[in-house]
Amino acid sequence: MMEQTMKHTLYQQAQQWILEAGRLIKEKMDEPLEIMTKSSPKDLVTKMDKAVETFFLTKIGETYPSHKVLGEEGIGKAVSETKGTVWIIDPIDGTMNFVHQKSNFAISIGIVHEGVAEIGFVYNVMEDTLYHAMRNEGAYKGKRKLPMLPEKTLDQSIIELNHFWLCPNRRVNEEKLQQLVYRAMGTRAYGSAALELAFLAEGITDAYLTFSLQPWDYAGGFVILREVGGKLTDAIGEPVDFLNRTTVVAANSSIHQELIDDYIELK
Ligand code: 2AM
Ligand code: CA
Repeated sequence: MMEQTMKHTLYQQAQQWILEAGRLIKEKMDEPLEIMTKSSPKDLVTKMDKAVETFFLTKIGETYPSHKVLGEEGIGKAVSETKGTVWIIDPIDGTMNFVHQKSNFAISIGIVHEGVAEIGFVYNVMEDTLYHAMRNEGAYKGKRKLPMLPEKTLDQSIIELNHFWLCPNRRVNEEKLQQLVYRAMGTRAYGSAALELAFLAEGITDAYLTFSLQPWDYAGGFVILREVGGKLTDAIGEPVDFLNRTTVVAANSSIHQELIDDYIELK
């Protein structure tokens, strides 16, 4: 377990850096973007993603040389285990939104210590809204403490989905997901996993399903969601490991198991 004073110091420090990184992004927002693609033509990265990741790597390296950094752009050293303290960082989550909308993207940071997710941040840069949490100390949106999530049924739920469930190679039973879409009160797709998890923690949505996420997409949101009683597992209900790509079912606890049992079938 992380020592209390250390945890609070890290929290303050990370908060300061995340706001600074947000200012950096806003300042350079209107400069021409160099857009490149990664795993597919739809998987974008810009020099801003890289610059923000480098910003955190430099700050963390100077201040906490023993800490490890697992970042989306893979600029730092490879991380293969969650021993010690690991910062899991997505410099810009929702890169497509960043490029095409200049809004609806976030900086996400999760800090894992000896395998336990202790600290989480999701910063909605353009809205200037910071979601943040420490384990066992509650979750906040800015200065406002977020209440525990209320009981919900599926019929009353707004479900966040992304397009990855349409990929045939994921071997997801799409008919069942279709049934879920009809059953739910509504669906949404915001295009930033970190923001989707923050909205879920805020209680303005009730579940988020996706069949391909990386640790940096969910680590920050995981801590925030857990503090309001929400649950995030993989698609068969097993814990996520903060190291590997995974399916994700994040939800209000009252519907989490039902989603897995009745609507998610991996073939
Ligand atoms: P990114 O914007 O940092 O790439 C899109 O619905 C969400 O899924 C975003 O948070 C996006 O993160 C994430 N994502 C995960 N894997 C992805 C992939 N292969 N291509 C695009 N987005 C991906
Ligand atoms: Ca991401």
